[in-house]
Order: sequence, then structure tokens, then C-alpha cells
Amino acid sequence: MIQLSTTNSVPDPGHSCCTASVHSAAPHAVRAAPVSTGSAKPAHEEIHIPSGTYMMGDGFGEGYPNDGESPAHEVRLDTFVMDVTAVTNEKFAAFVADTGFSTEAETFGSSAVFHLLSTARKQDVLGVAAGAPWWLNIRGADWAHPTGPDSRWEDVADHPVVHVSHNDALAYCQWAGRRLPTEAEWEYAARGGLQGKRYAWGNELTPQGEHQCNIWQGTFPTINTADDGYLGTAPVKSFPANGYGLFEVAGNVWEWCADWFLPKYYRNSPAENPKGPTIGAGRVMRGGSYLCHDSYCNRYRVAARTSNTPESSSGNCGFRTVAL
Ligand SMILES: [Ca+2]
Ligand SMILES: [Ca+2]
Repeated sequence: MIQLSTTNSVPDPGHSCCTASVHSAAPHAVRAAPVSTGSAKPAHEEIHIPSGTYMMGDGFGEGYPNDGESPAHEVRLDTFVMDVTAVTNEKFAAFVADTGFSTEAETFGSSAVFHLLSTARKQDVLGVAAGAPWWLNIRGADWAHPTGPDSRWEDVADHPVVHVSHNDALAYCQWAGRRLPTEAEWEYAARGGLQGKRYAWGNELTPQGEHQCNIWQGTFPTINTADDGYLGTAPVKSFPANGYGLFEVAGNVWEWCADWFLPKYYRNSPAENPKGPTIGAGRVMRGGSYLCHDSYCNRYRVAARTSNTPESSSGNCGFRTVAL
């Protein structure tokens, strides 16, 4: 079940820094809908995003060609209502408590933890991700045990939930009466009303020397000075909100979007409320994570995109939701 790295080849910076795939098959092709036992559902703090038109994609020519960030193209969106933060461990715990839902990582029995964050014993390190040896496949790592079997979500209750697959995110949404944002909605919201900027707050990474997001400082993947305050995930609302009042769209954790991922999609996509291609090898992820670094993965830019297979989970990917 584990893709062990067997070569010393240089990892493809296109994906392997960002996304981990330590499982080779989905345990559930079709998953049962979560059944509520009637517990109260947590309220989502949310913001109205106004309808409008924007240039979606990379206008700077800075994206990895294989990511398909270009061409930048005009997109028009209807209004929608979005969570101001990623879904936290506390909220996900309420979902699990109400439904008894078991995530895919729990079904697999393991998930991907970044090597500097692992608290697991040696015997619980089952292998490493192919081409990305900094991703350890840790037995007993899951949303409730984010860094290894002895870690507890209660200790990071206000951090974004991680180790959730796209399928798990959809199950949460179904329970909560929410949905995932489309990729076009996500980027539009993340731009915060700014037009054609590199980041969610402007064109400078650290205006006045101030960190605007939780990414990597130092030498990836071995030395992280954590100058921004965080080696791994940060609590939600740790960094300034963007122009729409959304927190941590850049960095901290990747966020699943509804769309399938096809690099060529922008070449010929609808201008009105695009919903992504009908097929793809994986699901879109947006925003970058605490592992992004300019030298290796500058995907904290607002146009940046990547993907992973729908059953994959890792310690740096979560989601935020949109009202139905
Ligand atoms: Ca950091
Ligand atoms: Ca994020």
C-alpha cells in the first residue's frame, strides 16, 4: 500500500513538496453519507463575497508550467458566502462526535506527516512518500492525532483540521449543509478585492518586514527558522485577514476545492461561474501551506494551484466551506 522511494532522483518540485501521496489505492470508492445523531452543528463564521469580475490565473509568469496557472483569463462570479477560516479541529470533532464518521486516513491506518513534525516512534514510521522523503507515512496519524498516534487534536483545537481527504471534506460539507468552493470562487475570494496582485495582500511578500502568512523560512526541507512563528500549523486567525476578511488563504494549510484538476483547463474554460473540468487526475488544492518556500514551492501566490488524489491526506491540507 505504500509507495517507497527507491531512487535518489531529485524530486519534482511541481508537486512533491506540497502534496503527499503515501497510499496507493482508495479504501472507499463510494463512501456512505454521514448520518447525524442530532447534535447541534457548530456555526460557521462567514463573509459575503460580492459578485464581480476578475482576472483568474498568473499574470506574472511565475507559476510552474505543469500547474496550468495561465493564461490569466476573465471570470465572472455570482455572490457567495464563505468561511472566514479553514475548518478547525474543534469543528471537525463535532462532526465526528455527531456522526461517528471515520476518515480515510483512519481507514488506511496511516497518513503523511512532515518529518520535522513527527512525534511517532520509529516502529510507526511505515515508509516515505515516493520522491519526497520528508513525508513520512505514519501509522496512527489522522485528524485526531496530527503528528503521530500519541498526539491529540485537543492540543491544537483551534488549528485547521488536517489529514482529511477530499472525500472526507465532502462528507463534512454534507453534514454541515455546506459545500466546497469552486477553484474560481476560491481565487476570487483570496484576492480580497485586489486586482492582479501576486499575493492575497499585494505584491510584496513581507511588507514592512511583517509576515503575512505561515510558510517556510530557511532551507527546505531541513532547516526551518520559523521566523513567522510556526514550524507546523498555526491557529486560525494568526495572520492578518485579506480585504474580504478571510484569514490564512495563503500558507498554513492547503485548502481543497470542489474542482477536478486539469492543467490545461484555463485555456478554454467558461467565463461565468466556472466549475472546473468534468474529469481530472486529482482535486484542486489552493493557497499553499507551512511547507511552501520561495526556493522550492512558491505556491503561496494567490494564482498558484496544485492537486492531489481524492483519497489522499496529509498534515498540511484542510479545507474551508461555502454556504449552499
Ligand atoms: Ca512557518
Ligand atoms: Ca490556506
